[in-house]
Amino acid sequence: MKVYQTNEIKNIALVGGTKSGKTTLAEAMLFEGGVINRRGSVDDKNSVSDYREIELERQASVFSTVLYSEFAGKKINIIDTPGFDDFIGEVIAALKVADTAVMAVNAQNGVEVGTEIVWRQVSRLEKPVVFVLNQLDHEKANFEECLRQLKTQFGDKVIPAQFPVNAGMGFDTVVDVLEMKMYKFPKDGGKPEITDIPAEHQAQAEELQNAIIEAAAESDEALMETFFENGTLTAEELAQGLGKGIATRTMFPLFCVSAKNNQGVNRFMEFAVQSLPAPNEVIRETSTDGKEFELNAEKQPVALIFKTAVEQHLGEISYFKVYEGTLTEAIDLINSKTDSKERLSQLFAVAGKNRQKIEKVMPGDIAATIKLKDSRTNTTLTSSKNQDVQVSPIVFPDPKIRQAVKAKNTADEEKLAGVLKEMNSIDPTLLYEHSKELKQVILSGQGELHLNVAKWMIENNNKIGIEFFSPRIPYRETITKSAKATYRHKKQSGGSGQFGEVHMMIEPYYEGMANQTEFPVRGQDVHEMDWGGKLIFNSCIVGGSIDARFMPAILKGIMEKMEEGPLTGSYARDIVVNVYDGKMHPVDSNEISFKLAGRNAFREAFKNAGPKILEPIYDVDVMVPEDKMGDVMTDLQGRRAIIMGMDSEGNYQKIKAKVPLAEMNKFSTTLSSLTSGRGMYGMRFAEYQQVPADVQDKLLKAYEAEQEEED
Ligand SMILES: Nc1nc2c(ncn2[C@@H]2O[C@H](COP(=O)(O)OP(=O)(O)O)[C@@H](O)[C@H]2O)c(=O)[nH]1
Ligand SMILES: [Mg+2]
Repeated sequence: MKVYQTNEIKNIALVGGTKSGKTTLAEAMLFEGGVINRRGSVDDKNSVSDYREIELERQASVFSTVLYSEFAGKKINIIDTPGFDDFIGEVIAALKVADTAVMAVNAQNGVEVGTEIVWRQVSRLEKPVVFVLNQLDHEKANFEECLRQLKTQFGDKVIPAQFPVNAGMGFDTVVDVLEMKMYKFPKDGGKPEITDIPAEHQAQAEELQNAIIEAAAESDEALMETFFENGTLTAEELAQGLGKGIATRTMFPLFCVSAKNNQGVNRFMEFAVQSLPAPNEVIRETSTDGKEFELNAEKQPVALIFKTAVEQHLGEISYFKVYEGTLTEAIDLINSKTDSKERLSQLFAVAGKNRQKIEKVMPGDIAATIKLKDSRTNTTLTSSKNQDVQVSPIVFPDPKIRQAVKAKNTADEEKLAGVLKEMNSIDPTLLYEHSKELKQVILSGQGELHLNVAKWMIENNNKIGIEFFSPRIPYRETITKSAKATYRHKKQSGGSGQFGEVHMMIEPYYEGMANQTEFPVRGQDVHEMDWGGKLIFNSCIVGGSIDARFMPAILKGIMEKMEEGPLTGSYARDIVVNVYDGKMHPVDSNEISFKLAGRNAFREAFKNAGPKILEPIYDVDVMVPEDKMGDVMTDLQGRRAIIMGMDSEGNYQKIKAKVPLAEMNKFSTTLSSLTSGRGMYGMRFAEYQQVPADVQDKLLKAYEAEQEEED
């Protein structure tokens, strides 16, 4: 393969709803570029892009696939992405390195949930957009309705570059208003017959041509002037304006195809290599310290790994985009996070399973390498240690659902931990944590499907049977008033005995509080608990009733109880302990005795101090289509949500609420069914709050029952 220079490269992400035909379109683009000599299909399970076992089983993309095509002396890097919201992480990573988002829209369905979901990411990342209206051969294909929906949803920047003459069954002809020609495609692809536009379509063609010329002119002041002077633009000026308009997001042109019949794909590629921005014609990527990368081939290499995958018979494969410098085969680089060396022994242009060795990768290009030691998704590879050139990282969304996970066979637990770690480094939206507090391994991700696919992979690829169950809730315990308790630990067994007596007063801690005045505080330890909140340990001992050397033992006893709270065994927080008196025995007092006395006195005092259970509250943002607002509000109220605000965003309402984590169970499934998949949400830990009395009662009873079971 020839070495493609920066201005000969187009990086596109194929995005859009599920089943809009992204994978089929990618297949046709590879075929048209001669990268494959036979078109496979998703239905026949032989497409280049959906080749992994899980995808063949589901007949849908789960991962993104990096592909390329060569066309008219240029290289088009194509990242085919999955359409489900659950795999949005893959879409976000693809958009990070793409210079244009090609949005596939199903001509029979118009704007779908997936279209809207992806649109949000595309807009957030300010990526140029081109629409491809696909499946025009479908009997229910409706160009006018789709265009209406696209304009309503995404604005008047959506501008047709083509319109179909005979959408529906038998579709084979479009009018192209950039060329002002009619294209009639053979039944199954191949060279189109290009003719003048027949009289009956001339008016519509002219109208659309004017619209696109005007839009192109608007991208540039000089062009605008030319346009006003001459009333039109030359082909050259139009091409220039289109390029600029797309790159600056002042227009989103629309193309018409049937990917399945390979009709219109070649013409779309012709347009793509001509008018889509090259990597150096869009907003520049920056380093973490805000410096723009120049895509300069002479500079020291900087490449971002945006995707890591494990391939059968090959092992790990790392996909990267070069932002600076030239990468050559066998180059030695450094992982900018760990400083460890990485040799890129081989460089590949990849098209799914097909790989072609290449010698050089220029700035702006996308390529792959294998067998890196410890560099995974979101790592920058660069050339020298002290270069401050980390590419600003891909920002993945927070997890939306969590499940506790356990190996069916306990002997597999350790292996499972290893597998989960590996999976996370490949898919940063799949998180796992061994929670000491909950005594569970918690797996979290973007949705039920996401976790189920993870389960499938663990069971099929790693041969570990696993089970999901409800995660425990990390409750906290605290007190609401002060209380005193005295505890004497005394034991006489044979020779030496144990004796320790502790008197303590405890009270709720809050920021900025003053010391109590009943017992003068003589010494103070402030402990920030690992799980949040504080323990203030005050010594108020007078006259040596307890030796100073026993105080650490008392504190230790209290800490033990803070770690396993008296109410439900959850962590306790925000308590002031004042030890104000006690007794010692000249022979029998020792550390153990005071630890036990301290622990038990604390437990007693805690029970009398208006103890309360606190629960984690999350900030939840829900996006709901306007007409489903009522249903979702009702559901939220059933989850003890407090509505903090509402905002409208297009046809959507954004609800901001505070919801207890304990009530978020299955919210993703419920929201999806209430809104036919259109609703979306995100959640983030906010604070701890007291649980209502009835909930506390339930939790206390549950804990008691659990304790009895264990006894
Ligand atoms: N009739 C028709 N079907 C299509 C076309 N493109 C894709 N399909 C079918 O739509 C389904 C989904 O296609 P796929 O490429 O997997 O969509 P993706 O989920 O967006 O990748 C498959 O059954 C395809 O054969 C098209 O242009 N016309
Ligand atoms: Mg697909």
